[in-house]
Amino acid sequence: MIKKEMIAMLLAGGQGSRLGVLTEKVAKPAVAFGGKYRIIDFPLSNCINSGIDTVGVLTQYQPLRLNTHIGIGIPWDLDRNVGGVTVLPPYEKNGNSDWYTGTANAIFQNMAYMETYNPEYVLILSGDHIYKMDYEVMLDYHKANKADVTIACMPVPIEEASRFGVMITDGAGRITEFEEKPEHPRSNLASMGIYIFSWKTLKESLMALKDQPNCDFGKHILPYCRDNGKRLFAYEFNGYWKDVGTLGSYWEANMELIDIIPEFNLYEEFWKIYTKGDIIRPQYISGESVIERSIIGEGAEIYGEVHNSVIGADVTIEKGAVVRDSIIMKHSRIGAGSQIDKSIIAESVEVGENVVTGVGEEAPNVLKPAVYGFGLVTIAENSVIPSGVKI
Ligand code: ADQ
Ligand code: ADP
Repeated sequence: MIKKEMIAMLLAGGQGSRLGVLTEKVAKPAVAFGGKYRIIDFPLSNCINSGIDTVGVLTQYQPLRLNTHIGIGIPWDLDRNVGGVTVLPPYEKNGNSDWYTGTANAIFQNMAYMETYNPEYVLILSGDHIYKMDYEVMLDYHKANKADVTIACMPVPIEEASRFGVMITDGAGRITEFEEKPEHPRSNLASMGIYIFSWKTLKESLMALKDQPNCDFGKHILPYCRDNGKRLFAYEFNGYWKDVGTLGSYWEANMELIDIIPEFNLYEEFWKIYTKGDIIRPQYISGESVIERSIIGEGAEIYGEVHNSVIGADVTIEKGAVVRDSIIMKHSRIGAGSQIDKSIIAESVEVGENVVTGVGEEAPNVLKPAVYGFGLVTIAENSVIPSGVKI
């Protein structure tokens, strides 16, 4: 098989339980985002934009929609004879049908896949982050430092640091300490869960810890590398990056797309985000509709009002309905006279007439935890909300 300098392994098997009803039937990386995309489009597009043409996607929990979406990788130009995208569920290996019990265990179980390409470097990615990153620049940094492991990182507010792996570095970027989700973090430099491993180091540490139950990168592999004198470096990223693992951060990241000057711009030409395109008709905006500061997907039909919202493809907003500060995913319908406020409505939901959801306050799109922590209404896909209901 052809040798590849760097291949990517994209972890897409987590349950995503913090996204509640949104991930009841869909893996988190397959959740819709930004009126057109699914979360996994971001790391996959980053791969191809960074010149990585071999990506293994490790799936496990509710993989159906993810599989359908990825297909053979055509939208990302990953339909290759050699390399390309390969979906790697746990049950496909001969005589071994173990579930992936942790992130590193999932990678360990796919040793044979990685061996095929005999890479110099392996890039480990999460399937639930919204960002644009040139992994090639990170690889240059890894090489320049003669590193064994490079961890992409970002400073975060110290009060949030305990949600992340955090690290302490010396003046030259070498990591001297790493702690996974410490209760009392001593640093605010957070791991983004994006790693470049020199293949030799990855193989050695996975083999050394192969009997570790629930083997995880943050909890086991990185501490092992640190304790065994490996060269761990922190690669500081200064672009936009968001872990959309909670309903609040998911809502917030969508709302940030419609800021006047978005910090995260989907409309840039030089770093395109690719997605599977369905052939659908154009959108229709009727004479009586009002639309303000919103993303409206293809094939949407708008007869009512839409303010500060992200509306997916093929959504219908009936006459007199008012949608504010909300995310409505594809194929849903909002009945006449309904008021939808600060809500996340998943795919193919039928909302009847004169339904009221959300806190009903006309708050602007301010990102206060106190508001989205309590005020978000989330409706699972395929739900039917009868007319007149208040949620
Ligand atoms: P977490 O965000 O808690 O921490 P984790 O639950 O380990 O991330 O999941 C990482 C990725 O792996 C996700 O995309 C998830 O879907 C996938 N995944 C989880 N379990 C899996 C399994 N058994 N099989 C296949 N895929 C699986 C990590 C790091 C922290 C870092 C944050 C940044 O551990 O150090 O700060 O990411 O978000
Ligand atoms: P969240 O933290 O929101 O639940 P993650 O994607 O981080 O979302 O995954 C949560 C945990 O679920 C991970 O620690 C992972 O090991 C575990 N997990 C992954 N796949 C499964 C599965 N098929 N069944 C149960 N738990 C799983």
